[in-house]
Amino acid sequence: MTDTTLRRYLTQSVLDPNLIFLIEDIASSCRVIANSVRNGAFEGNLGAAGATNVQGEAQKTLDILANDEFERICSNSPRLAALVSEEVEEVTWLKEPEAGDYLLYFDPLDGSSNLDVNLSVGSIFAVMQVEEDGDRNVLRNGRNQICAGYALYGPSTMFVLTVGDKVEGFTCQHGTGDFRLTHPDMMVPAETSEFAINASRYKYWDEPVRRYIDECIAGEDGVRARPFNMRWTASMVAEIHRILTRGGVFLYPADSNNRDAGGKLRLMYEANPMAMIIELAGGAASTGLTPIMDIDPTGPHQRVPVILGSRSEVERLVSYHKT
Ligand code: AHM
Ligand code: MG
Repeated sequence: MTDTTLRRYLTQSVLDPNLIFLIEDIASSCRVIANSVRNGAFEGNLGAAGATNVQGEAQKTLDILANDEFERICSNSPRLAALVSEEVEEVTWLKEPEAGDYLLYFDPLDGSSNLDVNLSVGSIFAVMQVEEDGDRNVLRNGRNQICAGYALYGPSTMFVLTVGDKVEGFTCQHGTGDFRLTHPDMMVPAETSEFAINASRYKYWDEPVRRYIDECIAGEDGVRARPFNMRWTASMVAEIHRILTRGGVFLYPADSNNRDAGGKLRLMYEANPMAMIIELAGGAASTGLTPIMDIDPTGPHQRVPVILGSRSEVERLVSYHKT
């Protein structure tokens, strides 16, 4: 454990003070959400949206509560112009956009099917900037992200952040609530023998993904030099955190039975932020055909196939998509 708190880390940086305010507000939102998740059973927040309590009042789910906390806390940031949330269909404009203002993209509570069974969930976020006064375009590709990160609500709460160089992991100290730098300069191990995919969807995958997974399962009996292990937590944040810690590859690929067949995960607030983190940590992120951050978005809630993690495995998958 080091003494570097998130606040000290940010104030020692050369970042714009308004971006520091925003990152601190995001971290505060995550602290509040961590408490709501932990106390969900006491506060009656584990139910599904649309349920009513015994007084006939509409119950809020943690998805909605988490979104409300992000909105409430981050709206204080003086240069935040707009919010793009998984939970809100339209873009929420907070002010008339001026050049240099910030745009916040977030999934307030990712993996929320895990809530009722008390497994890990998380929040994901990214920040971009307004280019010109009055410009309301929020659909920029992921190379425009200036900051990205996630909070993992697991056995401990972690806040993993990049402001465009290193990927730094902070752990929330129980008691003080401080985020402290415990995992500096996180890097994805280059080689791995672990993959993460929802294997029940095998029949809906494209041939290159089936081939890759078949080969992993065959291990040293096929073309791979070693046996492979599989994990699936149904929480992207937990999967990415595991990959940053001990390597691996995560796939939510193109899926012929999932909405527009583009996969399940959303580009702007799930795939792009994780792609930035994984690339800066030495890994790679692709749809199989295109680097995720090169995709020019068509809508705030667009879905894309996602393949990310250890570079050598992602490159192998990309090569299978070319044959
Ligand atoms: P959500 O944003 O509705 O929570 O969905 C995203 C989650 C990811 O965290 C996870 O990788 C995936 O959905 C799990 O999907 P599946 O239900 O197919 O296991
Ligand atoms: Mg999500």
